[in-house]
Amino acid sequence: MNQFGPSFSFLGVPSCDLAALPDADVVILGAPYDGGTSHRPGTRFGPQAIRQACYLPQDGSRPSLAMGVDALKDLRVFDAGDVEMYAPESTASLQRLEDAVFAVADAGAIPVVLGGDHTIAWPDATGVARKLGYGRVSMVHFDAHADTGDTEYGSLVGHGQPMRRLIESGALRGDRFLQLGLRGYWPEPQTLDWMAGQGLRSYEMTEIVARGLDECLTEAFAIATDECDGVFLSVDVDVVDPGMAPGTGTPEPGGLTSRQLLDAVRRCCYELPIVGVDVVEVAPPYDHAEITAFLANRVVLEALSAIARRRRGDPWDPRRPLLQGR
Ligand SMILES: [Mn+2]
Repeated sequence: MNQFGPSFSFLGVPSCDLAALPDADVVILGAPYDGGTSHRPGTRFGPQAIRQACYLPQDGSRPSLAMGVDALKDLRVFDAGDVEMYAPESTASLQRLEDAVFAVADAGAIPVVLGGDHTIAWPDATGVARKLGYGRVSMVHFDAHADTGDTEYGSLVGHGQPMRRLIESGALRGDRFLQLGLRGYWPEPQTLDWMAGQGLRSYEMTEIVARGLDECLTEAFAIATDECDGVFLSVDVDVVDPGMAPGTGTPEPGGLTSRQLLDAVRRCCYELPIVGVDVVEVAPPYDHAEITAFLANRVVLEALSAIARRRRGDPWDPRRPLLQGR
């Protein structure tokens, strides 16, 4: 069941029950939590918006032009609905989400979590690490913000702090933590010092522009796969420029284009052993023409299509004329 509004699944894929998980390759979970938002709330409506933002039939099929797969058919993809999350009960809500993600990972499927504010990355990646082992999962994190704050308004819980909690708990290694797209005026120097001390590799937008996104990704992938068994991919839509992703609580000008993010997500999921994904910070109250919801929907589809193509096993080369000889 979805927590807010009518219950429907991601683009019409079969629904499933977390208590009796089917044989699945991917299980989608909604995490309608915005209790950790420091500024403008509204991401509790993100999961519903992401599930339905598409102009095609909600028929559980999306053949990808570029990847030559129909991820929603080629993979066994189910939607378990929303985890019940109530903002004032943050501890219980986040624990429920962690348990749900763990259940999916324990069943051998990849959890794909629709946020929600970025607080949820803490339980999301912890749930996967509980299955695969603390320190065995690396993180590739797209975001305008590092999300490595210590506390906010005195709270350890919040959407500016999840990455700090993940490293402090030992769930993830700081030196296998790759951040792409940071920019602007936060965090402050003490937090940057903490990040450097933990060995994070954070690609600020200026470096990405100067070197090119592809070169930065190739370098990041080498770190992410060193001594780790799987990669968690966390995508904050605010990594994209507010002009292409206005529906988010803390917009920061000067980000990636939506095209760059989709290509980057595709590369991550085709080239890396992805064990979990979350797509966060879609805030429909600030969206216009569903621009951000449409983008997040396609981020999910791009991830699934690339996972499907990786599993098919035959090589994929984007420089080939992909539509010929079909
Ligand atoms: Mn974030």
